[in-house]
Amino acid sequence: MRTQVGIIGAGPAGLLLAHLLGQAGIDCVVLEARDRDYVQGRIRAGLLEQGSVDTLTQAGVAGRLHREGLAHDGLELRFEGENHRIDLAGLTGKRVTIYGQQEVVKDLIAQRLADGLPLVFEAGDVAVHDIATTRPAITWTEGGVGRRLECDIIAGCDGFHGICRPAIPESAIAFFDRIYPFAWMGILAEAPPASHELIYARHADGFALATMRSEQLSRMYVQCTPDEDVARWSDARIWDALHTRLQRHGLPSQVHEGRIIQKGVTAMRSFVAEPMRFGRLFLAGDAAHIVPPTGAKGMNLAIADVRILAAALREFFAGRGEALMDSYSAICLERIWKVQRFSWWMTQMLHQTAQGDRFEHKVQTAELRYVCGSDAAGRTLAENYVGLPYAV
Ligand code: FAS
Ligand code: PHB
Repeated sequence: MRTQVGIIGAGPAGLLLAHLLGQAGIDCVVLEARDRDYVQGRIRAGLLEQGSVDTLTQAGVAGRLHREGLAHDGLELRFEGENHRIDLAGLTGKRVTIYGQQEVVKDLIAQRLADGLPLVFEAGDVAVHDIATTRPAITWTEGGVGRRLECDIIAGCDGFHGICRPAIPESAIAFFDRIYPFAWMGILAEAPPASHELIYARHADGFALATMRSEQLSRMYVQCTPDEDVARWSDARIWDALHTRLQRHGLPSQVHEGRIIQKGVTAMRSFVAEPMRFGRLFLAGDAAHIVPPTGAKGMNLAIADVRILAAALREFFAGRGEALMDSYSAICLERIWKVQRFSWWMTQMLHQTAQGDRFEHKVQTAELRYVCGSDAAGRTLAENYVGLPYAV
């Protein structure tokens, strides 16, 4: 088979790229290793920057997002039993929207199938070939039958554990990473959210985050150890930790308990691969970078990457040259490192890194007091949180 762009991975990056290219009349094929139910059922990110909502709206795939998404004009920082609101809309004129990543994925898959465009699920043994030439190819097995797709371009949107980044010769790529000495124990519970806005809490027992997926579905996270055993966290233990870490002086707990329908540990790491291109292979999303979820940037960075990649490929296939393709990696990395800094900063300000480190505790509290007491510092957090401007 032959196409213009072979896309590996049907996550937010791969599916949105395919949609944007389809709108420009560029042929592409999406290959996904897992089945549709698995891809649509994966609980991951849940917060969209203003720019991500605008991008999905301009692409015509935000109907349900606007009907069911929860728009937020602020967030709450909680520490020492105090609560401080950061007025995102007041400080930046922008807002964020709660809409589950799996809902974004469902909408993009439904649109692609409605458009009758190629999306292969359960593609086995996916491999890329000749990526340093102008005629790269992808091979895979489908129901045990070998397939080969000739392309002009391959987009590696296959996440952190995919095959595309490792296909780049070690001599041609550099890695930058930070592994954090903690993780998140996350739950999805059939309970009303603790508040109508997100609550980020720094507590002596560790970090906690109260977020949601709807007015009936709460998403909650507590800091735990990286090798935490989920079985050691009973529902009662999780609710206790949430009540404790989200408490406010002299006020009753806002945490509503309910049936926990999903429980899991999310590792915390910062990772960047440079450059994000080798020959005719372009990396986008988690295939090229990982951020700790404290800044809610994972899915938003994937969307930011494919905005630029789609623009570069539109130029290329319209015969307007390779300039934007050649600067794709540099343009993306400029913004990625700023987002990495913000995610690292939020993480180190809100998590306990060393048990009983009193100096760290005092410095973190002072930093939170500064952020909550200074317009300038509050605006810095807000403008990063709602999303930094796009270069393209
Ligand atoms: P994805 O990983 O979403 O998609 C890659 C796709 O490629 C997958 O469907 C995979 O099955 C497929 N694939 C992999 N190897 C393949 C192969 N060899 N052949 C074909 N297909 C292949 N971010 C937040 O902001 N907040 C959160 O709370 C949050 N929680 C997270 C929890 C978890 C457990 C994880 C892993 C990530 C979380 N993230 C969170 C980050 C997340 O949102 C990612 O940034 C986002 O999924 C990135 O999207 P993609 O780059 O499209 O990668
Ligand atoms: C989520 O809703 O899952 C979420 C929100 C904000 C974060 C991380 C996760 O910082």
